Amino acid sequence: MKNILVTGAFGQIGSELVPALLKKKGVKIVVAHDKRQPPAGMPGIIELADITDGAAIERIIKKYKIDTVFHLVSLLSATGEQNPNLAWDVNMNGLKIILDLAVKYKLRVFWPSSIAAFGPTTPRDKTPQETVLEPTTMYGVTKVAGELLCQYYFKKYNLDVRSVRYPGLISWKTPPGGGTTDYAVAIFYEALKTGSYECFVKKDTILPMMYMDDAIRGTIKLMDAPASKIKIRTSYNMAAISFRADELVKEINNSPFFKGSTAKRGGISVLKVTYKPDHRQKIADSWPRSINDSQARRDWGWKHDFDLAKMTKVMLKNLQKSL
Ligand code: AKB
Repeated sequence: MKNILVTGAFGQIGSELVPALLKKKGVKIVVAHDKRQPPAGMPGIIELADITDGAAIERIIKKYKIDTVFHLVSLLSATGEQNPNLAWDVNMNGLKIILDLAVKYKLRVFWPSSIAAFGPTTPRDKTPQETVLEPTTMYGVTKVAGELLCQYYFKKYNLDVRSVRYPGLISWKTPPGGGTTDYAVAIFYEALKTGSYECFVKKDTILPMMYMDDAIRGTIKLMDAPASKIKIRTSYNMAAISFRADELVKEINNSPFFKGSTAKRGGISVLKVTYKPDHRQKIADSWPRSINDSQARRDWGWKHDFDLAKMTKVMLKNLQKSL
């Protein structure tokens, strides 16, 4: 893992994964993007490329002698429902292009799947690694198809492609965009900015979540693991915390990092949340409440570090500074 290509690098995961990868000795990163302006201070060599343009991606792979790809470009669940054709094109054709180039140039690949691969017929509590995969969103359909495609390329071409099913990711550096789990991030911004938030899922909604530092550490650990340890070539269940929406509100309100900074927010001392479920509730209801990730823990030593309290503290502390 020396010359790395990261697609979708300006997104929520990429903007934290790129600096983390650059801490590894001798690593050179090329970041591929289309029309978006890079965030201020984005490290790495920046190249212009549309992920559905195979020739442009191939030119970058050759130019920088890429050996590993973190293929992160994706439309998420809520945006995918607004434009299912685009979601299929970007998520599936983009992945197929990367996998074909990976075979041709003998690259290693990381590709993220998601809890969106599950659906209403999946057991919702402690969802097993191997289970029913009947998602109801186009995003979820592309995740299931993508998982099978990755496994196919591993079996047919011996391609070293690895994947995890991310839960909702919570971070403060770059906001997420277009996901169903985004309320668990937006609530922190609104707590600090206005002291009130209209939540688009019901208060008793429980979804699997993870603090971004855990997700980044886990992703790099998976890619660093010897190939002999990787037993799953579709995608590994990977879990950290599960909480109700109103439990998060309680945690924020009880946090000394929220209460202690009242003066800075013009006297706002309590976060008030109203619940107005919209179309995203149906998506949330089709996903698991908690995930059994024992196989990832056993095979390559996955372990989360952030619980609800620790994650809330770090989110409030850092957002306070950055806002
Ligand atoms: C979404 O909500 O669409 C994503 C995901 C769980 O993959 N955060």
